[in-house]
This record gives sequence, C-alpha cells and structure tokens, in this order.
Amino acid sequence: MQVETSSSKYGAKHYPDGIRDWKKEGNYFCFYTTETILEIRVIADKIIRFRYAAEGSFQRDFSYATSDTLEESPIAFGIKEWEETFEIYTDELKVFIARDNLRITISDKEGKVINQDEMGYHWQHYLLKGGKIQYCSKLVQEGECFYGLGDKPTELNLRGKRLENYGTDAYGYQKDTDPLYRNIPFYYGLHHGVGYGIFFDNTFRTIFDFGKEREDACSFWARGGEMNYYFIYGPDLLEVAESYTKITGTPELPPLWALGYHQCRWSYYPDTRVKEIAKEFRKRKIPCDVIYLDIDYMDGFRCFTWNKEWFPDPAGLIKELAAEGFKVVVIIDPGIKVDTDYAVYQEGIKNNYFCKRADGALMEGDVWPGKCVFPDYTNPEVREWWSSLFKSLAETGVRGVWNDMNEPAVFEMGSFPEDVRHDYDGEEVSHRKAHNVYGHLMSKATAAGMKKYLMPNRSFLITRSCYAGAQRWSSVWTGDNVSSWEHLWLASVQCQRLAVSGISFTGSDIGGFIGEPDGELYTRWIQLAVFHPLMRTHSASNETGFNQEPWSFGPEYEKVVTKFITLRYKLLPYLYTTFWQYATHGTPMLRPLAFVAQTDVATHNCSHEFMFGDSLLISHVSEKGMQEKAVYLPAGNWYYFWNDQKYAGAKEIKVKTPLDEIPLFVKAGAVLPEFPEMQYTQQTPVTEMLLHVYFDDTEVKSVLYEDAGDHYGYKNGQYNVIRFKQRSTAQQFYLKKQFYINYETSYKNHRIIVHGLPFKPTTLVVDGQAIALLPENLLADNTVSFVVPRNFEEISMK
Ligand code: MIG
Repeated sequence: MQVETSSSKYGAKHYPDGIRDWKKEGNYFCFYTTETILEIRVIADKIIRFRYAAEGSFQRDFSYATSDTLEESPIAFGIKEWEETFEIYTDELKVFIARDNLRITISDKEGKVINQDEMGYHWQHYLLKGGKIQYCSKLVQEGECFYGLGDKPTELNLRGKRLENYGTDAYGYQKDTDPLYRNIPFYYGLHHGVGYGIFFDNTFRTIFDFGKEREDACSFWARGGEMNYYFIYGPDLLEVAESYTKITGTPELPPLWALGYHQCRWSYYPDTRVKEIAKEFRKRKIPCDVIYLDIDYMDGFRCFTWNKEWFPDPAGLIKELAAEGFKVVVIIDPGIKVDTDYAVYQEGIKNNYFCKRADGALMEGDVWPGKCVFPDYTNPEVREWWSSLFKSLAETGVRGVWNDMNEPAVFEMGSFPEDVRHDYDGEEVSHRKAHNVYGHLMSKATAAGMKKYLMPNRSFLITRSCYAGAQRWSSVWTGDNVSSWEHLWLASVQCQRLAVSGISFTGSDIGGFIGEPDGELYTRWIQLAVFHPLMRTHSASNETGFNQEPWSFGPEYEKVVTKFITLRYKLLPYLYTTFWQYATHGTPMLRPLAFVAQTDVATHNCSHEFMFGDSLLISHVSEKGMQEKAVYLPAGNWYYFWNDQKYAGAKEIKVKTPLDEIPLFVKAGAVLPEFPEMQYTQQTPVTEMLLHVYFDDTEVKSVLYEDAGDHYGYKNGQYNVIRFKQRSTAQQFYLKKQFYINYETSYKNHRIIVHGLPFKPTTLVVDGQAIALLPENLLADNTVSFVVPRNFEEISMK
C-alpha cells in the first residue's frame, strides 16, 4: 500500500499494491491486494464492469440506473496469466491487470490500446464529511475527444474541462454553468477513430476532469459510495450509445401526440384563457397537440388539487379540449404544503412518508405553496403511495405530467441540507447519496402511476431532474434557459448531448424561458426544435404579460412558424420511426456529427450540426440577420431539402438562409415518409402516405415503423416494419422493399416522389407490371411522382 500526505479535509490517498490472490466465479473475477479488491465482471463481449472494494468489503450491489432487463449474456471469455499482468479476454477485448499495482489497460483483440489507467483506482478518507472519496484516473490518449455527461451547457467536446453532477435548480443558467439539473455520470472517449464509453454508476456528487487539471489525465471521482464503472467498447460511438442505453434501459414508445407540438406558459389560467389559446391554434391553422397547465391551476399550489375559481370544472375543460384534439399536461412538484387540512399532507405525515433531518425533525423548506415537506421517493412504499395519487388526475382526463423542482429545489436553501435522511430502498443513507436520484425516483413513481391509471392509453411524462436511466420512463427539457442567440446554440448542444447520454426524448423551452425573444429568434428556434424529439414552447412571461405563442410576433413570422410546425407534423412518420429505433436498439435520435463520421476529425468539434435519425442533417441558423451559413457535410451525397440540389460531402459548403429556410439536408438514397398536413395527430385517418425517395447510385437502406400511435398493441406484434433498399444506377432507378406487417394502416396507397433522377424516365415497372408514365407524373425533369399500392415490393424506372 502506498500512502500520500493528508489535509484536514481529506485523508491520505491510498493506492492499491500488488495482487496477492485471485479467483474466478461464473462471469466474474476478483483480484485481492492488501486492502483493495477489484471485481471484474464480463457483461458482454464489449462490456466489462469494474468494481473496487477500498478496504476489503464491497457495498451493496444496487443501482437505480440499470435496467432490470439487462442480461449478462453468456459469451466466450477467459483469463491468461502473464509475468506482469493478468489478461481477461473476450472475443473483442483484452483487459490487462497489472500484478504490482492493479492498474488496467484495455485493448482491442489486436492489442491496440483503447483505454489505460494513469494512477488508476485510488481512494481517500473524506475527513470533513465522512466516508471515502473514490477516484479513478486514466491516461488521455493522443488526439482524444470526450463527449457525453448529460445536459452540460458547453462545447460538445469536453476535452480540457472539469464538470460535476449534483442536480441544481440553475435558473437562468449560462454557457459553462455547472452543475445543472441532471446527473448523468457517463462519458465517451474517441481517439484514433476508436470510441468507447465509461459509465460511473455512483449517485454521490461525481466529478469528471477531462485533462483540465493535468493535461494527460482524465479522472473521475465521487465523494462516497463505490468505484463502480462499466467500460463499453464501440469502436463506433453509436454502438457505445446503444450499449449504454441498453444497460440503463430503453423507453416504451410515447403516444404519437407527444411528438406533436406542445404549447406551454407559466401559466395559462383561468380555464377560459386555456380555451382561447386552443381556439387560436385551430383558427390560425397552426398544428398543436398539447397544452400545459403550470402551477397556477392548483389550489394554493397544493399538488393534486384544482383552483376552484379558475378551474371550476377541470374534467369538463379537458373534455372540451379533447374534442378539439388537445391533450392536457399538468405540473406536479415534490413540495407538499404543510397544511393539516390537506389530505396529501395528512396521509404523508400519518405514514411517515416525508424526509427527515438527521435529528429526526421533518425536512421543511419553502417552495411555491409556502412551508413544505417532501416525500422520500427513495422509499419504495412512498413511491407506491405517490403513484396512487395520480388516479384522480388520470380520471379527470389529464394525459401527461410535468415534474418540476425535483433536484430538489428549495427557496433560500437551494436544496436539502446534506444531513437529510433517505431510505434508499432499505439502505438508509444521507442526502449526499440520495440527492442525485431524488428527482429520478419522483419521476419514476409519477410515470408508474400515470401508466397504471391511463391504461390502455400511453402516458407522457417530462421531468427536470433525473439520474442516468430515466429515459425508461420520462422525457426531459433543458430547464430555465434565456431568450438569446447563445441559448439557441446551447439548446442544440444540450439536446445532442442528452441524446448521446441515453436521453433522446428532450427539447428546450422554445424562444427561451426567461426574457423575450424577437420574432426572428423565435422563428429560428422553432426551426431548430422541429428536429428535437420534444417540441415545446414555454415562457415565464406572467409578470410582464409578454406572449410567446406562434402568432405573437406578427404575420411575417407567424407564416414561417406555421410552415415549420406543419413540417413537423408531415415528418411525424419519420420522427416516430426514429423513436422506434431508439426504443428498440437504444440508438440516439439526435446524433452529433462526430457520432456519424468519427474517423473524420473535421466533425469532432462540430456542435452546430447534427443528424436527426438516419437521413436528416440539420444546421440551425445561429445569428441574428444571418444570410448564409457554412455547413460541413460528412462523406456521402446529400440533397438540400428546399431545392433538391445535390452535394458531395466530406467538405464545407455554403447555403443561403432566408427566414423561411433552415439548412436541412437529406442523405442521398434515403426514403423519407411523410404524412399529409394535419392540425393534430390522428385528426383524421391518413389516406395516403407519401414516400420521398432521393436518388443515389450507392446502396442505401431506410426503414419505416408504424403502429396505432397509442395503446400497447405494438408489444403484441401489432406494428409494421418496412425496410427499403435503394440500389439504383445512373441508368436505372431501383427500390426494393421487405416488410413485417401486422398492423392495418388507414391508408392503402403510397404516393412516391422520386427526387434527383439523373435521367428523364420513360418506363415505370411496379412488381413486374409496366405502368405508363404520363406528363403529369413528371413534376420536373428529374422529379417523378406516382401512386402505388401500400404492399408493393419492387419498383424500377428507366
Ligand atoms: O421556480 O412552475 O423550470 O419551467 O414554468 C420556478 C414554474 C418553477 C421552474 C420550471 C419552469 C416552470 C416554473 N418552475
């Protein structure tokens, strides 16, 4: 054992000494040094879990992040004993453990180093507060870039930064504010074209240093708990993302309406105002599916109550809105008003459900209702109770819930003091260990309740705080942002980062929560948000009376905003398919360019652009008055969405950016499905589904997923997966389809529009039958449109 000097806050640093003994049991290995035990668990070919017991005994092996469905798949692996190391190998990886200091080197099967300990594991007594600080340090590899870590409002590549996770109500945060609301201790490394991930599953305050303190060291530590991390190998970053998402769990499919447009404000009230807003959308023909009720719908901010004066008949209001195609989402905060006449308070007190301080007094703090107490969501019994409270909301017709203030946020104090006690599923811990999962477990209990009471309908949840894995039950938004151009960029970076951190279902408050955007900023923000999985306008404009609705900025802007919200609805089959890919494979819906072209260093620091799904590349307009934008296109061919101009990638190009266009590219060869225009999802049955096919002479695959858009029939196979393969040549267009079909769509035909044909076609053959092409089929010299039955299998054109 090697020991360094100590200070009054921290004890000496302890480094493991040599391996004295080892054992293998099933798929795990243990290595014993004088003090420290290292457990290595082979989870899969490319996933290895490392756990360290500082002084001879492991803590309870328990996680709020990992999915119950995570299987440790039986695979081929083994161990070799070398003179200086042990080597654990799988078909994909080699893990070397140094005999004299326990340091780890991980390489691919050819021996190329992927990740290597610098000092590796070490620990230190936390003299000031008790417990042990758990460290691990790795070497920064040449040219290494770092990504991930949830919602950090900073450059996409985290190299040179130090960041931490301790959920915080960061009202009006700015670039580089840290920490923010969410706690996702997961990062990626990329060097020499090879990507990997490290998920440090520890709920204490966690800190990551990506070569800031020492240029050549990447280290991460927690102020308690255990060093417990998953190493996830790619080499493709997207594959790392998929594996991480499988470890921490994939979501169910959301109701289709949740992918529509959401309108929110702090707050819409009384009920007549809510109806007015809804009417305005329909009158102006601006599509919208969801209206939110912020805190003012409640009676004195008491959760699960309604303000009788402003909302005398909530069920009636919701019914009326439903008839117009609107769903209602209501906010629920964790703070329960101290009020002896209030049933939720009474029940919680009676059953001992609220958090207590170390001395046994209730944890009391001021939030919106005044003095409040707070449920201990880390107690499974409390979670069950909390879930049950949603019965009345569901019965009133509420279809989604918005969990706020759950970092937890407390006025004046900021959050809970660290001495607050928590059950932590039977472990009994202080707030230091439970803080980062407080909002996580609140949202988990909320989701469980809404799901139960809304059955057979799907429900929707949005939460502000969470820990890794919350994507299993909730969406998130980026919190209290500001109406500024810098925040438009932050929204883009934060959503990309959340998506590669397992949480794809995310968006920002369009237009900014704090402050007042002008028409141009609002319009540019709407254009970006069409390509965010969650599309919601929200603002805190109650005080000033400022309005932030799509029509608030005058007719010129309204027209463009309407065009883009309409486009959102046309793209729904594509967005929904992308969600399905995420839900089934864990593939992030938003993909930073570094994740789609990782061997191209030009993409590594690119934060202005990203892909939404397999086929669309977006680069938002980022400055006031911008007339033109430089866009980097990764390798391959791309069509400009607005005029079908074709570009070859692996270079930067410039496009004009008039107010009614955002730089938007379609991957050549792709099939892009499109709904007809609508005012809300499932307004009328879709009678014809458009398929835009973008000609290319390389082989390109696309997919379309369809189901009822609600209910759980898809879990019993009631869905369609249609796979397209375009294999055209310069002389012939050729599209082939394969499908699994078990859901009856309302439409029977596809209108197909082929873009960018290099020739003027004369013959069209559909499933072996020649069909005459008439002049009206030619939309332009290189654009052809025709109708085919939904179940076609093969189309060619010369
Ligand atoms: O202390 O419910 O981030 O979206 O409108 C502010 C009022 C509390 C903060 C949320 C914001 C919400 C607001 N809430």
